[in-house]
Amino acid sequence: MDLSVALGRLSLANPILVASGTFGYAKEAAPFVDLGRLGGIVPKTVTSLPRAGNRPPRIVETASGMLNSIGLDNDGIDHFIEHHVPYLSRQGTRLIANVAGKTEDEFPSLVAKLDLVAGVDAIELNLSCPNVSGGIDFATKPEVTERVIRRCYESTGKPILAKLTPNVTDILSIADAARQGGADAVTLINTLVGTAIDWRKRRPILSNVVGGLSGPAIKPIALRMVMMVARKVAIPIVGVGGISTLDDVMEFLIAGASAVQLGTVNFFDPSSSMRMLDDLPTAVASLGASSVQEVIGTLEWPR
Ligand code: FUM
Repeated sequence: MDLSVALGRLSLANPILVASGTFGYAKEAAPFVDLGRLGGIVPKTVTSLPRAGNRPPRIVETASGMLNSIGLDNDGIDHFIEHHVPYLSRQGTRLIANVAGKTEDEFPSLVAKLDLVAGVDAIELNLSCPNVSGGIDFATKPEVTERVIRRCYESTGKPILAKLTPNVTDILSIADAARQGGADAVTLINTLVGTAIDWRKRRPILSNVVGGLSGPAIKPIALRMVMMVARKVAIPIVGVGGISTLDDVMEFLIAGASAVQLGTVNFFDPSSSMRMLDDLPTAVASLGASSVQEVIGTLEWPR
C-alpha cells in the first residue's frame, strides 16, 4: 500500500500529521507515539518574541470538545530554533514549523528566519488564531490573505501551508486567495470562536471571555469546508477539526483532503495516530485502491 501524499512541493510518507498546539514540541508525546511513523509534526505556533499567553483559566471542556484561549504562549522563534528544532528534526518525519506574526510584516520576517534553518521542511502560517488581538484578521479578507502569503512565499524556498479560520462567511474566496498568494496547501480549519459561562457566578469561565472550540463537536463543519474548497479551489488541503478515529480520517480524504492533522484527540487518546496508521492500509484497500492518493477527493456528489 502506498501511503504517500503530496502537499504541493512537500511530500509526506503518509497523510497523518499532528496539529499545532496539541502536541507541544513532541517530547511530551514521545511516550505515546512513535514519532517517526507520523506523516509530519506541526509544533506549537511560535512568534517573533516570547509570549506568556492569556491569563488562566484558558481551557474549558465542552460537550464533545474543548475551548481554549491560550493566546499563543511560546518562548519565541529564536528559542524554538535553538532548543526544539534539533530534537524535532531528528525524528524521521516531516517538521512543519508554525508561525504567527502580530503584523503583516512579521510573517515574512519569521519565514525568512526559518528559511535558513536545516531540518524545517515546511512552514505553516497561523493566519487564524482567535485568541490574540487581530489574530484571525489575516484570514478574513482575501486581499490581506493573498498579500501576506505572497510576501512569505517570496521569503523562502520552503513549502508554505496557510492555516485558515472557519469564522468567515466565504471560505472559498479566502482559500483561493491563499492559492493565488503561492501557498502549497491550505489547512482547514482552525477553531470556531465560542464561549462558556458559569451561570452561578454570572461570569464567563475563560479569562479571555471567548476561546476557540475544537474537538469532535466541530468535525462536521471542518468536513464541509474541506469538501467545499476541494470542489472549487485547485489547492491541496490538510483537513483538521475533530478527527479522532480512522473513519474520520477516511471521510476527510474522500472529501478532498490530501492529509489530516490530529488535534484535540491528542489530549484524550494520545496514541490514536498509531492505531490509525496501523489500520489505514486496510481501509484504503477496502475501497479497491492501492494508494492513499487514489482515494483523495473521490466523493460522489449526488446528481
Ligand atoms: O491561543 C492559542 O494559542 C491558539 C492558537 C490557535 O488556535 O491558532
